[in-house]
Amino acid sequence: MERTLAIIKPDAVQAGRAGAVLGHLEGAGFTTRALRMTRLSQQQAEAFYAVHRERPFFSSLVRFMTSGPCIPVVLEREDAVRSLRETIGATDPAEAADGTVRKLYAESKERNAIHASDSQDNAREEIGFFFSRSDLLTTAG
Ligand code: FUP
Repeated sequence: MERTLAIIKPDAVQAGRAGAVLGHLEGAGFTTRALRMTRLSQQQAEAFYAVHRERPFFSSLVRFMTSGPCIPVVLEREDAVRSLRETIGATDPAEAADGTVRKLYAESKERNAIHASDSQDNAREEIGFFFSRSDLLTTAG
């Protein structure tokens, strides 16, 4: 079974929607394999989004991602990476399809409620960024 990483972002946590977002994901057929709440340091946020370092929105994105706690979650499902991208919708909620997490819960293109890995390679790397091997030894489900 394939795994991917979601992060319920600080806007959704702050708004008290973390449970609703996770419920939406479980309703879409994902199984929660690991989960924690953490507040990213500036160094961690810069490292996580290093691919965007040269983009004009980078410093604002880092400020937002460090503004409060977020909830990284390892999710499992068949075709998990592609399915989660579909379930969360387009980066900008104004462009996200009806019924997607971002359409339902995101405030803006930057404060967009949730992150999802965009490839299987990135999923492996991003899961490793937040979780150790022993965190993933669950047998539930
Ligand atoms: P996504 O894969 O949908 O999360 O989007 P990207 O990887 O393109 O962007 C990563 C994050 O950068 C987004 F979730 C929000 C932020 N971003 C902006 O704030 N402004 C932009 O114009 C593009 C992305």
